[in-house]
Amino acid sequence: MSKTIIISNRLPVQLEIHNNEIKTTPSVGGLATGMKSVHSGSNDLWIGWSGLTDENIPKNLEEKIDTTLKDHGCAKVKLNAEEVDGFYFGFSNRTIWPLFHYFLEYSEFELNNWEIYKAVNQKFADAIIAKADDDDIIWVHDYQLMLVPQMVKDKKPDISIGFFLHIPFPSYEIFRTLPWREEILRGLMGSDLIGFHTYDYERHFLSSVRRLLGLDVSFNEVHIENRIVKVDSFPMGIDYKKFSEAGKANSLNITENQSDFQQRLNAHKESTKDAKLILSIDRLDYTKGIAKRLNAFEYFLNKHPEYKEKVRLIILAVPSRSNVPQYQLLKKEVDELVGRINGEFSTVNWTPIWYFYRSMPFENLIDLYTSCDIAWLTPIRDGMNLVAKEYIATRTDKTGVLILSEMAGSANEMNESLLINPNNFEQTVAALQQAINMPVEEQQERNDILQKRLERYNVEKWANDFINSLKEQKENSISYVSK
Ligand code: ADQ
Repeated sequence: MSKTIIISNRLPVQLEIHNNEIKTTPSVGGLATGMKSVHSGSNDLWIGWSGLTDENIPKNLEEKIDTTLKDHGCAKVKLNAEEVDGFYFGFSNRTIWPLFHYFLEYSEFELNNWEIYKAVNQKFADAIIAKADDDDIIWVHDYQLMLVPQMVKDKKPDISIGFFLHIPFPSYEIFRTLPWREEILRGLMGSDLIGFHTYDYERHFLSSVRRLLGLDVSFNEVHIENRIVKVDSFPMGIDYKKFSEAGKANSLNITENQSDFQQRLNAHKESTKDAKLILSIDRLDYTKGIAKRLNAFEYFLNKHPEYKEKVRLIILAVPSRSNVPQYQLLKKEVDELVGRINGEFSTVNWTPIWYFYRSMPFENLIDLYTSCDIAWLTPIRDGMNLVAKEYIATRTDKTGVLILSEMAGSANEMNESLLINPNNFEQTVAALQQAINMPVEEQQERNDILQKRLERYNVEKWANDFINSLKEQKENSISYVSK
């Protein structure tokens, strides 16, 4: 029986070791949820790194870890600290991540990290090759594993391989600055289907393939040797039901059942009846535009002092990649900006910004989504941005205003939100005013359309569309070869 093998840098379960005991917790991210429908068969498999380096795995637990992972339908790729450093923190997050998000000046081109990236990609490919049969379906995820498709194709030419990129694919002018640009493209071209969040990323990729590899591109198909590689866009959705049900449960919650956090939020809303709560949630990443948002907020308060004590900005920044220097600098910048703005504008009754630098349990995330009148999500560049979709899904009474950056992939499907260019402070200020003063009926009209769309194109549909397209592509490719 054929099986589906999913490959991503991290597994859908997190491993922790305490006092020689293994603890697993399911990952809550969109990818893990979305794959549930794909990763459900008894012999389906998910291959990835466990999150623990070889140095952190006690020898006597090795076997037990493998059995634990097997029970979750997973198998691990072993990585040592040096590999994680060069492959993950190095090439993936200091070369590809900034470059693909148009932060060319942050991109480091280190030969040593590239060599480690290649070697680690080969480890992932070998793990697949060892477990895969020719009639299996392989689905490779994201920018950490772009060489894997061709590495697998070399050894298993008949196997079906799909690749999905979760971040933007940059324009040719940016991509061509990468010293290893042809190798990356050739790695990806080992796939039968390559998926992106948006049509623009797809177009940028095809342009690079044509100009750098000189391959024949017709519409969204690339002809390579005796194969056709299909390139298409699949905008990723969310687990709509989970978020809308959580939103519903939250709004029905009687006071005794509410978390401390929710009670504080409610108390705040009670005491400041006509004040608006504005929410900003992201990983603390320079691509998310948090510092720019803070500067824009300061600009807004200076330009419109009448909103003092009438708005509060809640910033939730989730710690991320904190051993990469750019992220440490950003943390310092955000800390300083929050301190400066609060110092400048606070009154005895009012602090303009509440700042949380931590990850939050799912319940508190929902508390924030349901309590805040406005979500202000304005990345400088973002592959998709699922937070925008989650916010809308939890708004059971259809109130709430989303201010979203045009630079987020999700903007393509969320035209009913207030779309802005985060570099344009005048436009940002106007959007804040519009959001604060938007009549409830208008909020509900906009959100009704958004919710229906998000419910239809949920994450399960995204995963199924991709797998079905991959199967179809394989069949077309076979008939093309036999012609
Ligand atoms: P991310 O850059 O991580 O993902 P995003 O799409 O917004 O960005 O997803 C973040 C996820 O983390 C959301 O599901 C959210 O619920 C969760 N989260 C946020 N804050 C949290 C907190 N404080 N505590 C716990 N969980 C929190 C990358 C790309 C995106 C793309 C996704 C999926 O950068 O552009 O949308 O992959 O393809």
